[in-house]
Order: sequence, then structure tokens, then C-alpha cells
Amino acid sequence: LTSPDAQELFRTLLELRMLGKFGIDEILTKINVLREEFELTREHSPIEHVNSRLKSPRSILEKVVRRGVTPSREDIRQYIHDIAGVRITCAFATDVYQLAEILTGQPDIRVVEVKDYIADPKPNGYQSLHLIVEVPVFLSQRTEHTLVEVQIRTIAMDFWASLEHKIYYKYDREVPQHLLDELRDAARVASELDERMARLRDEVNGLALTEDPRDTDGPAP
Ligand code: 0O2
Repeated sequence: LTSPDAQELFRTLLELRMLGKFGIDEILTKINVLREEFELTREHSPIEHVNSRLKSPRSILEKVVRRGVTPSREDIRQYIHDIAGVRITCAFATDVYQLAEILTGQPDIRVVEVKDYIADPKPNGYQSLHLIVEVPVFLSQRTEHTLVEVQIRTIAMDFWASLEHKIYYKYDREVPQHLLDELRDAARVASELDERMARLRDEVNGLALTEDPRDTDGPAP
């Protein structure tokens, strides 16, 4: 890139990251509103943890090069959808879908893409629900519709993904076969744990519906 091109690209990256940050802020506000509402009105909130991250200029450029995208503002906006990312961790897989439905049902959110790696896990075992959503960001002179990648998954899926991510980078993306096999098996165990916990929850909820705890106090005087 010539120097004016490099300066232009630098300005573009700064602007796109700024928009990404505002997009994250919009989504986090929505999540916080839902979280507080759930905590006030329901016994159980589907939201356990929330994290966000803004892709570094370096990783945006790496992705631009990897994808063969022209480093223009328009093309980066069109093809790189995860400059802004929000990750939500839920206790149960049913919570993941419930939350996704509530969020994507909001009138100012446009769903651009859904990747359901829970229904269809990646070959390495990765599970998560990915939503690419567009939110309006109101600037002083214009409104920018900004993309945010929202990843929603269970605690077990998140535990697996963060370890896998560390291993992947530790081995510089060339993970030995025996570790890949172990990881795939660990993903299966994580999935079984999710199912088992959901069965336990259903059993406890079923008990709560059929049994009145006051009955255990013995006959009324
Ligand atoms: P980081 O550090 O979290 O930002 P891509 O793989 O990005 O070229 P695409 O279609 O844009 O392709 O992405 P996809 O499949 O929706 O995944 C994007 C993000 O999901 C990744 O971002 C990870 O956060 C997460 N992800 C996807 N696959 C895996 C996986 O196999 N293991 C783990 N641990 N995370 C995964 P980044 O930018 O790669 O990473």
C-alpha cells in the first residue's frame, strides 16, 4: 500500500472499530435490560455471563488478507462481520435459543445471519449459536447500521471453546492429532453434561409443579 492508501486504511479501521464499539454498547444495554428484568420477574435468568470484544486492527487485517477482501471501507464492512463481538453464556441450551429469540425479536435488530453450531457442531466439536445482527447507531449527523456478532452458548460449551482456543493458538493452529481427538471427545462429554443438567432441571421443575413443599411438614394441626 502507498502511504496515502495506508493512511486511508488506518482511518477506516479506526472508524469501523469505533462503530463496532457503539454496536457492542447497544447490544450490552439490551442484554443488561433483559438480565435485570429476568432477575426481578423470574426465578431463573437465562443469562449467566456476558463478555464483549473488539477485533484488533491486526486481526481485522489478517482476516482481510485471509479472505482476499479488498481493504476498502465498503468491502471490509460487507465481508468482515465480527469486528464487534458479544458472547453470552447461559446455563442450558434451551436458554440459548430462548435468549436468541427474544433478542432477534426486537424491532430495531435485523438478523443478517444465523450459524447454529449447536444443532450442527463443527467437525472439531465446537458448539455455539452465532448471530450476526445489525443495530442502528445514532451519530450526530447520520445513523449507521452496525454489525455485531453475538455468540450464545452454554457454560459447558464455553469451557470447551476457551480451552480449545488456547490450545489452537499455543500450537500455532497445528494441533497434534491426539489432542484433536481428545478435544472432540471432550466436546461430546460437554454435550452429555448439558443434557444431563437439563434432565435434572426438568426433574426438579416437575417436582416443584407436582409437590407442595408445605405437604412435607406433616398433617396440619
Ligand atoms: P476470536 O479470537 O474469538 O475473535 P472465520 O473462522 O472467522 O474465518 P467466520 O465464518 O467469520 O470464519 O466465523 P465463525 O465460524 O462464525 O466463527 C467466528 C468466531 O467464532 C471465531 O472468531 C471464534 O470466536 C468462534 N469460533 C468459531 N469456530 C471456533 C472453534 O472451532 N473453536 C473456538 N474456540 N472458537 C471458534 P475468531 O476471530 O476466530 O476468534
